[in-house]
Amino acid sequence: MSRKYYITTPIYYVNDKPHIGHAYTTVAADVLARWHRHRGDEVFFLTGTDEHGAKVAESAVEAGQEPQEFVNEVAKLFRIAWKNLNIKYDNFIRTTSPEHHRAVGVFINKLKASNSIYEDKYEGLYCVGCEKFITEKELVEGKCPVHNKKPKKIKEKNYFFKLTDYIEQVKELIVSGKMKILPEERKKEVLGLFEQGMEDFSVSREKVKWGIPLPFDKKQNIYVWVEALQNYISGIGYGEPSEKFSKWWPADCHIMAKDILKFHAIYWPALLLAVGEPLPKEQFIHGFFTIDGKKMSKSLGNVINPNDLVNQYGSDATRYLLLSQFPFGQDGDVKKSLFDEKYNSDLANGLGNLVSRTANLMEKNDVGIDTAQQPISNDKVDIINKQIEHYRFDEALKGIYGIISQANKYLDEQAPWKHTPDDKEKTTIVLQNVSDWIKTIAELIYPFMPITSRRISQQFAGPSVKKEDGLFPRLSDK
Ligand code: ME8
Repeated sequence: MSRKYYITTPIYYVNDKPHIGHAYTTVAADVLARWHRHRGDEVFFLTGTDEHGAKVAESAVEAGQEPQEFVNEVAKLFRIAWKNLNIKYDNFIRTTSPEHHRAVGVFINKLKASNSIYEDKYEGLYCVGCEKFITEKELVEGKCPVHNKKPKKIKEKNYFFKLTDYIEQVKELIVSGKMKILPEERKKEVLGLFEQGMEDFSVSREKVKWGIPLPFDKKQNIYVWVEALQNYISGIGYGEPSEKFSKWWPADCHIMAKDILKFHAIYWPALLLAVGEPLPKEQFIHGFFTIDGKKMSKSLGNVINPNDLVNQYGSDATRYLLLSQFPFGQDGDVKKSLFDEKYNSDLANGLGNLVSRTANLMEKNDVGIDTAQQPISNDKVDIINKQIEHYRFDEALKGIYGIISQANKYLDEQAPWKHTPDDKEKTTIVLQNVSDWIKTIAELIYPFMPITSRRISQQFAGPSVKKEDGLFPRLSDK
């Protein structure tokens, strides 16, 4: 049965250009969006950029640019990276856009009207890198453990959100599974956070000048996280006089990594409860990865630019390589050397070789596709589809690779290249069997490798099959 499916990625900070971490989440969301579209669901896929706040403003100063000019440039880099990776989003929301501004105004006024905002003083620590208030307890040797920097001491008037009024309700919704936090370990992690106790949080900042002013006190700007979370509704028309918002909200899935779990699993639902909007149905928190065993950082110089991967391997292969390295829900290590190895073994020697030698043999022996035959459907295909639907991308890709290997093995065993003209009937059967597998593989890889999928489907469509350029040239041949 077809249904609506609304999926989001985090909106990424534009303090710097996109890296492989952003690409990882965005490719995963694109795979899900494509998978749902392909099975007939009506899909809305939202991504975008988080452009306000102290961190972005500081980066603009470092770049010697006005903030708006700076964010325009960096936001463009994200769009380019997503184009290179063949990401098919339905909207790219920017928090400096008028539609976001308008929606945030409506939301904040509703929050105020719900009596869940009050004025107070904040005196404490703030980590600009995390864009969050941080407690003494969280520091390691006086520094933020994520950014290894001393937080700023701040003392200012803030408006606060009465998180404590909603906390029991949020907890109950998570415990009961009405709002799913996946995988299970992350749900446990969130429930653990409730145990540590939770305080009201600021919704505005007095001293941060790069942001959206609070409608009822223009001397304050809305706290960047509170404003950023609202992209999930501003990106689908919240506060506009149209049906669009009610059509798509609530989100079917928010995807992110564990670094921003608390904001999404606790703060965001609480804010939505306060204004009376339904909560996202599901949030999937994938792992955080290191590069060759080290944290990815500018100072270590190990940050991988997704455009470099696309230049090296092409967009489809990059998508495959990103999602096949380690299980999606777990922390992992990205090994640079594995990219070349897996490209050659799985794609060049695996899929590419299967397709090219089959097409060659079909052309040479004048064997075409039996168009009356339906693509193979069996348990393996069903299992792979279930795995994709449930975020088990690496398992799905392993399963697909299993089919590729099986087809290659069958071809080796049957060795139709050794057949004589008298074996024509046998040759036809063997090649049509393999081409059935190839068509099934083309279907299955579609969400991961859409270009390759279409090329194969077109090549293996009609009564005559022609050989074409190789799909994945071996790296040494490039
Ligand atoms: O947090 N491994 O933006 P951000 C896996 N603007 N994923 C990674 C990663 C890694 N090493 N590094 C980054 C923000 N990511 C806020 C979000 S949403 C309302 C506001 C991915 O640019 C992962 O999805 O720091 C992570 O959650 C996100 O980038 C953080 O992006």
